[in-house]
Amino acid sequence: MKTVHCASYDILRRHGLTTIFGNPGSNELPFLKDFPADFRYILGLHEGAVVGMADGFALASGQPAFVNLHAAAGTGNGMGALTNAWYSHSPLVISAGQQVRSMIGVEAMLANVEAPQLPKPLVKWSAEPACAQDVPRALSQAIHMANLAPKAPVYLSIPYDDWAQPAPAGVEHLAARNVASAGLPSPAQLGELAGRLSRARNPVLVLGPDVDGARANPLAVQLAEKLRMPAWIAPSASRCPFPTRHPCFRGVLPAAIAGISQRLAGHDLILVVGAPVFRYHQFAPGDYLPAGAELVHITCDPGEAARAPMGDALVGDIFLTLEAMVESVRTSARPMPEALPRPAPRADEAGPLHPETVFDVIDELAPDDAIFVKESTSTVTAFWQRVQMREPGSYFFPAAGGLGFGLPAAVGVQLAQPQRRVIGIIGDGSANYGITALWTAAQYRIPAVFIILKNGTYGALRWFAGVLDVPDAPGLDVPGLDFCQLGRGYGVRSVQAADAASLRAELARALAGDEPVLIEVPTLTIEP
Ligand code: TPP
Repeated sequence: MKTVHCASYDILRRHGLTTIFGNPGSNELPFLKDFPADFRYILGLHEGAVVGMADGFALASGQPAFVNLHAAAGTGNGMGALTNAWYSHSPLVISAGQQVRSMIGVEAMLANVEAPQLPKPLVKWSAEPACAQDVPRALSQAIHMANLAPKAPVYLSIPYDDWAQPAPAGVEHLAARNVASAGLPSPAQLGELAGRLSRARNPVLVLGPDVDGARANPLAVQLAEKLRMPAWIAPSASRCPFPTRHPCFRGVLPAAIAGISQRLAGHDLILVVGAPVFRYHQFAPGDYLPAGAELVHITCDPGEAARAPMGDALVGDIFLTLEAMVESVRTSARPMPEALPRPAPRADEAGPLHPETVFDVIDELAPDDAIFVKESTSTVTAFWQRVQMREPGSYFFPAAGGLGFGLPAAVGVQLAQPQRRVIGIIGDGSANYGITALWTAAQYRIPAVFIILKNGTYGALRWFAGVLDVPDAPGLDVPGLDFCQLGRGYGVRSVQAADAASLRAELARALAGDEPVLIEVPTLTIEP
């Protein structure tokens, strides 16, 4: 007779979840017993890095990723990273080992008391099966829940004495199931939307991360070209849904109510696709919409649709809806928008480099299909202006701003996309939250390139301190960090590049190789 252990591995295998990101403890060992040869275990040294790696893997592959954490302590360590996974619609199937069933009540060591409550509200579904025989079914439910629109993390706590129990009769049906969303709006809804777009005098497109998640970038390009629409990236961008040197590309909208209305002034129809309306950050009150503008929102997430403060929304499949729109609208007679001018190079003196220079060197050397994992908070605007991104899946940034994403996600993305090169661009503040991912990159020889921008400070917070009028805040500088020593300590080849020529040489050498490399670059602080 099959065990719960065997039936559960069958289900994971059937869904292609053969990579397990984890950090084990005693509660998890029975799950890892007789580890099947067709599975691989990717060990992270801290659960923040484990969840960050899995997040990168899920985002870059478009598939669920399986995580195994240690009880409550491991779950707690991973929760900062879960904030990003939640807001990026990342389908993480997170399992955590629980004490044996008879020892949970007495709160023996490693009992995860009220386990399903612990990761809320950062998971779509959370459970501990009521008996061992329900574990395979609950695992199947977890995988489908994570992968159905809107994709999201889920959590399953599993007592460790369950694995050796016999699986229930009929368990084989679970691995055979297909569960899919069918989310095309009705012909009437599509007709109305196409009519509004065709009637608009001066429409504008605002694109969010779920366009990239749906691999609908080429459809967004076709729609923008047909309607001669400028295309903005929705604020707090965590992915790149539109090629950044296309004539229609306009850049990333500011994350403020007033700033968005100013940038979109003059448009009569704002079509937002695959983003919340909107993901604001700094509080700058004002009109939600420019005068005379209507807003229409296409989203895969009912929560996003319902909580928006303005506009009409249509909840459906982003790829299919955009495809239908491209077919429905006629090519406009308006002139095509003009491409943005390329920013001029910065003149560098001796000493720390302008981040803009670093980005120009990256733009010069990165392969056309390079993937950038970005976590340097003060340099976002400069990066989008200077680094060309062409292909879907080219950019990942922490979707909730939860630092500790960059280094681990770069490792996970590189694992998911071995044929593309991943360049992590990480601030010297951010790097510390996920630094142990370097060890995983070294041990599994995952050839991501990590460029650490060392400006000695929390640059974005220095800017925010000005916005919030807190000129004297303590705790904003991070001097005395040597990332080359840290990198070597974790087993990664690490070099410093103190000027543009050595950065060019080191980046070229790293991209020509097949091992992880860390490049520390002393940089100046700029306004975000
Ligand atoms: N802790 C977490 C987990 N997430 C956060 N976003 C913060 C703290 C607050 N925070 C936002 S930006 C920032 C901090 C600490 C500074 C990041 O500094 P760095 O990576 O050096 O980038 P820079 O702003 O200098 O480009």
